[in-house]
Amino acid sequence: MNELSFTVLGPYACGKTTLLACMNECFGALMPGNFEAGDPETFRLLTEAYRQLERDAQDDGDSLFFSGGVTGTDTDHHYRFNVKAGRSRIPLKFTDFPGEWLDPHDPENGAKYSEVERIARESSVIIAVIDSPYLMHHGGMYSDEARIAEIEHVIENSLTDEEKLILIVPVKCERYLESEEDTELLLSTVKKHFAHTISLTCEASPYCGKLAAAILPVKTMGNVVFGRFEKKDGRILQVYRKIIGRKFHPEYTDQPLRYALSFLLEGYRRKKSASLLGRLTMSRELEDVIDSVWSELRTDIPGSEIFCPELLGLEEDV
Ligand SMILES: Nc1nc2c(ncn2[C@@H]2O[C@H](COP(=O)(O)OP(=O)(O)OP(=O)(O)O)[C@@H](O)[C@H]2O)c(=O)[nH]1
Ligand SMILES: [Mg+2]
Repeated sequence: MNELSFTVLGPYACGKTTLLACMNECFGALMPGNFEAGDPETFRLLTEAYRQLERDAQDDGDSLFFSGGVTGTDTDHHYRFNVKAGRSRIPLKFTDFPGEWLDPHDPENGAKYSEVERIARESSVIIAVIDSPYLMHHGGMYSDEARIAEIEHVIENSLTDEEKLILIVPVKCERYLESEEDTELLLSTVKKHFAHTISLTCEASPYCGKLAAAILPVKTMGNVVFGRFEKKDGRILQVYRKIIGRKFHPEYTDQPLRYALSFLLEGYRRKKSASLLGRLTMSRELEDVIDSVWSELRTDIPGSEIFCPELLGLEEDV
């Protein structure tokens, strides 16, 4: 059978690789003994990215330029792994690519943009990574930098008859999760920008019942907050500062992975149970893996909201 796949989507330096690196750290805890890297060498890239993030967060300097952090991604990377359940191996794959490929107007990158569209179409879960500070400051003056129009365009073109989950993940948002008021502002701002995608999950949409979405903010560092913008060589840089006395403390980073895996494995289980042979060969172990991924899936993360929760097997009023 085909691999179950998911991809990240977002512009240059928005935090795609960082988010995948944080998610990669969670595999072991999520599925103890049931995770098997297809190619350990590729996963090494993510482990290194995570160590770099940790070092940045522990650095004694009091500010941090984004240009100095994790190295930008040079080409597309496909991370293959298996979920082991009894004697079966369920092949999964997630994809990372350079954010510069997301620009449909760049003639040099035309073929790359088509590749992004192709990857998005074949992925059952798309994780849109949102560079929150661009949306949250100066009345949204720099919001174009978050490339939401491009992300929404790719998402809409990727929709088919198959079920799909869109995870909208605001990152670099430690500052906005400090108070209830700012958390609400983050959520309403992200909802406003993604109004079109969200509307595609509603009853009037042709994708109703096939498309689910969730906004799930994560803290990838926990002790670093956005400070200010700075312009350099025509680029807008973000300057961050450490919170004195606070340690590196990622939070909620397992949640996008739990949502993605629950959705993919549930879909797999449903397809299998549609056939007699599938029902007979479906193992108790698969149910156990799904249960362990599902058990700590949270619907109460600050600044989160779920659209079309039934498709995720959740109650309608979450
Ligand atoms: N404070 C903070 N910094 C972050 C967060 N996410 C990413 N960063 C930083 O943002 C920078 C860019 O992150 P990457 O993960 O390389 O971004 P990318 O989207 O993979 O970039 P490309 O591969 O060039 O498309 C790095 O220096 C990270 O340390 C976050 O949630 N909080
Ligand atoms: Mg990258």
